[in-house]
Amino acid sequence: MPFWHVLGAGSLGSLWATRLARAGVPVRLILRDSARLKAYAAKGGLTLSEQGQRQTFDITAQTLDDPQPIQRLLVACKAYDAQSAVASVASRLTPGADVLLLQNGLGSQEAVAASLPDLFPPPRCIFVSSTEGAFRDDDFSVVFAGQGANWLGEAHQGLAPVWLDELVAADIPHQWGPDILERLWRKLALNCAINPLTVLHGCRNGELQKRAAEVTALCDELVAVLECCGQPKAAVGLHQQVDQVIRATAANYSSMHQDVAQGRRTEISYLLGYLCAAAARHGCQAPLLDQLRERLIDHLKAQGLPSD
Ligand code: NAD
Ligand code: KPL
Repeated sequence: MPFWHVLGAGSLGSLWATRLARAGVPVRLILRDSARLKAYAAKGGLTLSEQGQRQTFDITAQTLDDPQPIQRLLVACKAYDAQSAVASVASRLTPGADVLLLQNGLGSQEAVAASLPDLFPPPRCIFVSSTEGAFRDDDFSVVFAGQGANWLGEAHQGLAPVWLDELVAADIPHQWGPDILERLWRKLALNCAINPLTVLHGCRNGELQKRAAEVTALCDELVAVLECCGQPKAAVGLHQQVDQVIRATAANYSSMHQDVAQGRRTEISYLLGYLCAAAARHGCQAPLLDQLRERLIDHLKAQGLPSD
C-alpha cells in the first residue's frame, strides 16, 4: 500500500493524518526542518481529540528533503504556502503521483498544478473542498471541531482513484465528482459573503442577520459575478444558502475573523482577491466586492497584518 505523505501538520493535515493512521493506512508527516522534527519527537506523536476523547498516534515524520519517493501527497498548508511547499518536495514525486490540494478558495491550486515537475505520466492534481472543521489546541494536537464533507475531483473530469477505499476505511467523509470547480467557486462565494463582513464589523456570523441589506446587496453582486465568470451553477440559490449558513453558524466566528483576531495572515488573496481579479478579467462590474476588498486590505494593514 503506498504511503500518504501529509505536507503540513496543522489543523486539517493532522485531522487527515490521524484518521488515516487510526485505520492502519501508512502515513508519513512532512515537516519543515529538523527543528520541527525534534519538536514533534518530543511530543511523542500527533494527537487527535474527538468527542472528548484524546488519542496520540506515533506517525513517522520526515523533513522536506527526505529521499523517500512520494506517490500520494496531501497538501495541507494554507493557500499562500502551498506552491512553495510543493516545490520543496517536487523532486520526490513519482510519475503519475496523486497530489491532493486541501486549500480553501481558488488560485493556489492552479499555481501548484502549473509548477509540478514534467513527468510521464504526469502527476495528477486533485482538488478538495472541505467543510470539516478542526483547530489546534497545542503543537501537534488537533481538535475535530465540526463534522462536514470533503468533495474531491479533478479540474478535467477523471476516473475515481482506487485509494478512495482508504478514505472509507479511515471514516473520512468524501464524495468524488465532476463538479469540484463549481463546489470551490460556491464555497468561495459563501466565504466572500460572510467572512470579510465579520472581520470589518468585528462580529460573529449570526450578527450579520442584523445587516440583511448589506448581505443581500453583496449576494446579488456575487451571483452576477459568478454568472459572468462562467460559473452560473455555483450562483443558484446563493443568497438562501448564505442566510442558512449565517443562521447555522450564528454563534461562531468565521475563519477569517479568527485569523485576524489571532494575528495570523488571512487567505484574502485566494478569496476576495481571486474573485475581484476574476471579475475584472471577465469585464464584470463588481463595485461592492472591490470596495469590500479595499476596506478589508485597509483593515488588515491597520492591524499590522499582511494584506495579500
Ligand atoms: P494550519 O495553519 O493549521 O496548517 C498549515 C500547516 O502547514 C502549518 O503547520 C504550517 O507550519 C505548515 N506548512 C506551511 N508551509 C510548510 C512547508 N513549506 N513545509 C512544511 N509545512 C508547512 O492550516 P489549516 O487550518 O489546516 O488550513 C489548511 C487549508 O485548509 C487552508 O487553506 C484552510 O483554509 C483550509 N481549511 C481549513 C479548515 C479547518 O477547519 N482548519 C477547514 C476547511 C478548509
Ligand atoms: O467556511 C466558513 C468560514 O468561516 O471560513 C463559513 C462558516 C462558511 C463562513 O463563511
